[in-house]
Amino acid sequence: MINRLKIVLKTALLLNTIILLHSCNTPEERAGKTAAKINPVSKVHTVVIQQMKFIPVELTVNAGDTITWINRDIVEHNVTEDVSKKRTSGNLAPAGSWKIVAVESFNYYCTIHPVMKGRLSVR
Ligand SMILES: [Cu+2]
Repeated sequence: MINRLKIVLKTALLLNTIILLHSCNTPEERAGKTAAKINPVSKVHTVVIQQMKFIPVELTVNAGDTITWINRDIVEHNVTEDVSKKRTSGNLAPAGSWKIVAVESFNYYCTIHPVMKGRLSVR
């Protein structure tokens, strides 16, 4: 009778161990790991507009990253895609900012001060 009880207890313990080992890698955890590989966490980048310059002048980012231009000058500026003007921030007042999600590379400039040029490179 006691031997039978020992066998039942040992079996229960073994089953418990197996269940615990399996719970260390749940389907949710596996799915999370897979999703992280497909969609790496996107980064946030900042281009400061200061003393009539875009800093940095050229910024390289991954597609899906977010870029914010912040006007730290005391005059208005804008960020406008060179030639096509397809993308533009519109005029940014001092302390104003403009945010986009990177899709493709483009050169840009400030239409108020055309000497101000920059480039966003998306890899
Ligand atoms: Cu400007």
